[in-house]
Amino acid sequence: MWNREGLKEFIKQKMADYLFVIVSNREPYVHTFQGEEIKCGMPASGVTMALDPVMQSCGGIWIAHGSGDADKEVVDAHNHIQVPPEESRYTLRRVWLTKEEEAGYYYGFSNEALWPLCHVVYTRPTFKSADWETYKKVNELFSRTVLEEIGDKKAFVFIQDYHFALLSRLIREKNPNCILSQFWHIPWPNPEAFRICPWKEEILHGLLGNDLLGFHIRYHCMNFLETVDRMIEARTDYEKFEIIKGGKSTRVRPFPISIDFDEASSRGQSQEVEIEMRRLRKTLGLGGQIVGLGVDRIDYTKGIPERFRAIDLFFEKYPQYKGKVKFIQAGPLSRIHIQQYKDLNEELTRLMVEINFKYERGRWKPIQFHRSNFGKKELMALYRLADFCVVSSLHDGMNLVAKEYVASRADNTGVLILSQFTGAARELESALLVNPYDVDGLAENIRLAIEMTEGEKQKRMSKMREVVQKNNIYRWTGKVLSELLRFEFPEG
Ligand code: GDG
Repeated sequence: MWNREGLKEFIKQKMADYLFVIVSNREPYVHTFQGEEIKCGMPASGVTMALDPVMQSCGGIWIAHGSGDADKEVVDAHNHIQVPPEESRYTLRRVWLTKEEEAGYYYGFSNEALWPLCHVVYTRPTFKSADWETYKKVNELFSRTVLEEIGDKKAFVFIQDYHFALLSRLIREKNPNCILSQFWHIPWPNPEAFRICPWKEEILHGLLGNDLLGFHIRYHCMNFLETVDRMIEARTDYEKFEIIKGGKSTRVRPFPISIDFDEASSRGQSQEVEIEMRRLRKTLGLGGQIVGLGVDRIDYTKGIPERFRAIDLFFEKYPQYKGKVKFIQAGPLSRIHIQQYKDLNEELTRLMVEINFKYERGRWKPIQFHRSNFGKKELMALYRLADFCVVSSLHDGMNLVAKEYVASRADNTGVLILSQFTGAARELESALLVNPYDVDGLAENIRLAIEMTEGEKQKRMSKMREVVQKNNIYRWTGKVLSELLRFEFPEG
């Protein structure tokens, strides 16, 4: 079984003389002012949640945008800080962006153009040439930072996500000896969807600067190969899942990302989480209730309105559950400067108020919506408290919440309702798989989850736990590195 120690050993044996560099937009640790005090927190982001344990085990440098208002206060003269704060296992290098850069590169091109372009959820992408120019400029800024950190060392640079489509090419031009790999954490759409992007050729050319390009599932790899095949001059090898352009090859492979299962599973059983559960049960008024849970960044891809409508329909069809079932939605706000996210927030408030008004009895309300960013301990306690968890994404590269919920259920209780449009649905076949566009079906699955026998729950949950325990984040990293350096993958 792959675990933290196994990965550490693997890296020591095979990559000892390489500097391990991760680049992402979001930083794994953010420093913010709370009054006069500086607090360090972890953002609600799938990418950083997945990769922080890997970096903690390998060591190295993580380069990311310094976004916290107290970030500058705590770095050294090289913009470095050792993290996690209590243990110093790796170096975080912060990159500073101006407000204009953040607006054009992050809110603009990354999240108003690429995010809706890659998720098939019928939200139209907005392409602005000024945003694209800023996106290019910020990719250049990050490439200079990477090159500065590497110097003349042998390095393996692992780039994360759609914020950096041009980065590998820019690094390679200046340092051809670097080993470069990129993981695209969101879906890659089919060529018909992608071809509307005015800068498609540059994006594809940029991504082919990598030695290895990873997606969560094979289907996204196929979409990428077909997109390249139709849109630029390159040789696409469908047998080897490889693209050759200008004599340089890029391998394209599926690597379904995961979590640190053992850590999550044992933390779920810890005493501090038990205490937190008692506290939450009291403060949230959950005593004697059947508890449903949703945990998502508030994003239009996550199908939260569909989930609320299904809850509405559930109580309409099964009024016997009024006063007995409570749904907790935990959802930190995300990308709030973008209009679609503001609209979504308003829609969710409106829906919640309407549904609660329709069914409330005395102090009981069907939906509780918490928009704050929960700490890891609280989040784990919520997973443990939930009799069922609903992941109803309209389209999602993987979805780690589904895997975290499974990891938290060491006693094999609980039911996962999972959208078939997530990458996770390919692995978690024992979940109740749903189509979130079918609100009736979703409501029916909420009833099924509530009425499922204990035996059936145990059977389904233990199967899912086996899958996530085996395909954990250390195995994922081991697979990426083995593929990249062409080692035979030790199954573990
Ligand atoms: C992208 C892809 C892919 C949520 N609320 C809080 C909180 N979270 C954490 C969860 C989870 C993470 O945020 C969300 O991860 P997801 O995978 O569900 O979603 P995205 O952020 O959209 O991630 C996705 C992922 O990248 C990895 O490749 O799975 O498909 O879209 O870990 O626990 N964390 C804290 N407080 C919260 O309130 N601390």
